[in-house]
Parts: sequence; C-alpha cells; structure tokens
Amino acid sequence: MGFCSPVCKVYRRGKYILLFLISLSVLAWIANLSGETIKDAPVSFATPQALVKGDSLREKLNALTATPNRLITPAPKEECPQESPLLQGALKLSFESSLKLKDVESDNKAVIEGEFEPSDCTARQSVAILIPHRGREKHLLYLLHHLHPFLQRQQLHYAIYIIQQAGDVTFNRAKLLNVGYLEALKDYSWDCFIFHDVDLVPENDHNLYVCDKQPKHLVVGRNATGYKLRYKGYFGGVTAMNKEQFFQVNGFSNNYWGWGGEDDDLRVRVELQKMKIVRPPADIARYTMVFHKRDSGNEINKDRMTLLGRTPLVWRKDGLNSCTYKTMSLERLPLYVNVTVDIGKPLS
Ligand code: UD2
Ligand code: MN
Repeated sequence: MGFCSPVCKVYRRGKYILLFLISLSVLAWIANLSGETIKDAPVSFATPQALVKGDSLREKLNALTATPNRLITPAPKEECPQESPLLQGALKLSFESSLKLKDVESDNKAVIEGEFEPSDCTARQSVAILIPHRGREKHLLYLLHHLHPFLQRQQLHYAIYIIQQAGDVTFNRAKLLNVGYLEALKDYSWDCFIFHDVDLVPENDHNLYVCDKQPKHLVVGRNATGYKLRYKGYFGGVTAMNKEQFFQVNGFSNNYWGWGGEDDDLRVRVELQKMKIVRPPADIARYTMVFHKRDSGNEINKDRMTLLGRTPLVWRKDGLNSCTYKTMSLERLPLYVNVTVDIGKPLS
C-alpha cells in the first residue's frame, strides 16, 4: 500500500503523456473538420471575398459558387418513367380480419392527409381517387391497405377522397361521385379522376390508374363473375376520366337513387359525346370484390330504365351543373380526405 517503484512511476507518467497526445490529436482533428465545414457550407448569402483571405481558398470558393449548390437549388426532378420500375404484376391480396387502420397508417408513412407524390421523380399524372361510401368500414380498410402501396408503385401523384353520404336516405352513388369531383377540384387541379367502388380491390398493378385520351373502364373482370366482362357496355365498378372528359359529359346524373343504372347512364353520356370507352387487357384488369349483400338503404332502383331512356334529353341539365349538396364536414385524415355530405333525397 502507498509503495510505488521507479518503474511504476515511469509507467504512470507515460500514461499521462499518452493521454495528452491523444487530446492534442483530437483537437487537431476537430480544427481540421470545422475548416472543411466552412469550405462546404452554402455561401450564397455573403460575398465570398469578404469571408476568405487566402487566395487558394478564395479560388475554391469561387468555383463552388459558380456551380449550383445542390443544397440551395435542388436539381429539378425528372419526369417518372413511362413504365414504373416498381410494378410487381399480379399481386397476392390479403383480407385479414385482424387488420387495423393503425397498421395501414404505419405501412404508408409517406402518405400525408391522403396524398402522396414520388420523391425522386415528377409523376406523369395527378390523380384523385373518389370513393362513394356509407357503412362499409371493413371494405374501406381492405381497399386502403391495398390501394395506397399499389398507387405508390405506379409512381403517381394522388389523393384518396372518401365521400360519405350523411343520414339514412336512399344511397346515391352517382351524386356522391359528382360531389367528390367538385370537392377534390377545390384542393388541386387534378388531371384525372378514378370513380371507385369501395369493395373492389385491383389484382394487378399493371392496371394503371391514369387517364387516357378516351374514358377508361378498369374492371374487365372480377372474381364473382369468372373474370368476364358482364355485358358489352358495362361501365361500372372502377372508371377513369380526365377532368375535361368528365366535365364535357356534365358528370353523372344526380337522379339515380338506390341500386343500378347510374353507370349505364354515364356510358350513354360518354357515347353522346362520341367518346369511345377503352379497357386494359383482360388478364390485367382483374379485381377481387369483397363479398357483400345488398345494403339496406340501397334497394334496387325501379325507375332506372325510364331514367336511362331520358338521358339524351336531360344530360345537359342534370349533372355537375345541377349538383346541390351541403358539406357537413371535411376531415383530412392520415390516409384519406373524408367528406361527409347531405345530398338531399329523391323528389318523390
Ligand atoms: C355494381 C357496380 C357499381 C354500381 C352498382 C349499382 C360493379 C363491380 N359495381 O355494384 O359500380 O354501378 O352496381 O349502383 O359492377 N355503397 C356504400 N354503401 C351502401 C351502398 C353502396 O358504400 O350502403 C357504395 C360502395 O362504394 C359500393 C358501391 O356503392 O361498392 C356500389 O354498391 P354495391 O357494391 O352494393 O353494388 P354492386 O356490387 O352490385
Ligand atoms: Mn359491390
């Protein structure tokens, strides 16, 4: 105890010297590092000459300011490729009963208030997805779970709008979609609109959610119908029309209350404008429809054939230009914009 040999003293002193040397080199390293930082820092806010004395440094700085600094003016993004490299083709869909909205939210962190745009390229189209809805929460959850990653892989700038019919008056899918178009355009001048049933999940991401020169019908087949087109003029389920096309046909009719006919009415409007419906190939335009029964409040519309016969006479006055509604609320939720509307009730 207390005893230390000369060897031991030398050893202790050596330790101190070593510590001192290490400290010196750390200090030197820090000084060097801060010098580098100054050299690399953005310099556009001050005259370089005033900051720098040494000639060689000034030259370096001049060279830096001559070339655009990426930190200050980010290089403009290039347009996304014609075909996204992220596409996977036919997808394995899952409908887990344990799925929660929180899970879908954490899987889609890049979606802000229902909207997304690619970070590394400029999307070729800005697309609003409009989904008419009332009381189909589980279907909505499954759709959000599949559709968000699907649309992101397509490198689109998009937003999802859910248009909820308030109250328990007979459902009116078509009028809700007109409301969706009018409300979405208040947010942004979307190029393209996808009118989308809540229960249809696309099976192949080559089925592109973009608009073409002609109105596009995206559901050629679905599981329940053996993946066959239901009939020649079928235009229901999921359709894509650009801003001008939908405006030109005056949107949907507002007068189809209950199930059926409103999709055929839109087809008649499109044909009256001499537009031609296009479809993707049958092996791609495939959907799974989540099984459901007819909802109460959406009983079959017995007037639909009469209404359909009058479409050529009334389309100019019945549509976007006569769509009256009252917005009850508009919430910007993480995964979609939730618009709740009172759309009135049938005349008689
Ligand atoms: C078919 C068409 C659909 C529409 C409908 C007739 C297909 C794949 N779909 O659907 O586009 O033309 O016939 O009106 O051919 N909804 C609710 N809550 C309700 C009622 C309806 O959210 O209480 C919405 C929901 O988005 C649903 C859509 O309206 O997917 C169509 O209703 P449906 O699914 O009951 O009718 P369905 O499958 O016969
Ligand atoms: Mn359905």
